Amino acid sequence: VARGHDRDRQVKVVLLTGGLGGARLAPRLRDVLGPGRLTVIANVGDDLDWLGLRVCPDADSVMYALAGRWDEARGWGRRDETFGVRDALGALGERQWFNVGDRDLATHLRRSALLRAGRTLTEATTAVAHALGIHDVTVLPAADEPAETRIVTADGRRLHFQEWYVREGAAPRVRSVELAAVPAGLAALASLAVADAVVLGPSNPVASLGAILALDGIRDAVARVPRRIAVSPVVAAVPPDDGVARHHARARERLLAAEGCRHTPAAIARRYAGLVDCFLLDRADTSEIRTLGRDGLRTVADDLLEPTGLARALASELAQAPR
Ligand code: FO1
Repeated sequence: VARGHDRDRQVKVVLLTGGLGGARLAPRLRDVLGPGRLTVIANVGDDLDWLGLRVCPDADSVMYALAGRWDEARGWGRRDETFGVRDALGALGERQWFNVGDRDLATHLRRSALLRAGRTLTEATTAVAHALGIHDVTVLPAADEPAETRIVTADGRRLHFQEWYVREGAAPRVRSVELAAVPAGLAALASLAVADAVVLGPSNPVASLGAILALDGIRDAVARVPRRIAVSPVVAAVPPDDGVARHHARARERLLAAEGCRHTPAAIARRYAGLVDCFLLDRADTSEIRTLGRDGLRTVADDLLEPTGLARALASELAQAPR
């Protein structure tokens, strides 16, 4: 991607993302783009107060992955984790449904101390990223103010996103989703203002991307970026083969249904049509391309289940001039 004639200038790419999709894609995208080119804007709708500490699961997953410390098999938290504090709390009668590991706990203690000392969430996130050794990618929270997503279940309960997703396994049907509309973070908006391309990552279109796009100022900032690409979070032709993928797929299906949207790449592409100029979907789902073309959205098919290939496909799409 190049603005004007300055084709050799370092391109700047912003990735909007949730936890799992971002943790899988961000390190590979960094590798294909090169150092200093990628900014990740992480969803804050999943954030929560847990035992008095601020926990930011999506930013943390991305940072742990960029630092080579993410537990890929579990899909969250740190590798080589222990759960001694959780178990000791349980022995004291404080049984936890949200499992925070001992090393992960250190991140929440540090971030919470910085917030208590008056730092913004953006500043606290930068401090944690640098402490983890991440200097070649900028990781930003989508907002500095709390913007937690609430889920209203079909039986009328209003739950924090994590209560629905983790405590109840995303099992209850969803009546509606309440996304916060607080102002987007200033650093996040500034990164979009100078970006050559923005990627809407393969994350939940409601709870992750929807929550980011609901923040005041973000949608307009995305619309002004010269290249705008969305990646399908759904590979319809290949059923999820592990527990992590199934949990995410069930959450997506439930949340999309609450918004009257089908759980297919084409239905998700239509949600992003008008905002992005290109939709990347899996080769196995090419039967969807015909219907998408009718909506005037350029589509590209690649192997979305292999993150390195996905990062390369994105980089090659980003190398095309804005249209
Ligand atoms: N996900 C779970 O399914 N169970 C957990 O106990 C759990 C704990 C947890 C602790 C810290 C953290 O950063 C993430 C954690 N997650 C857990 C993942 C998280 O709830 C979701 O994966 C994301 O919010 C969805 O993007």
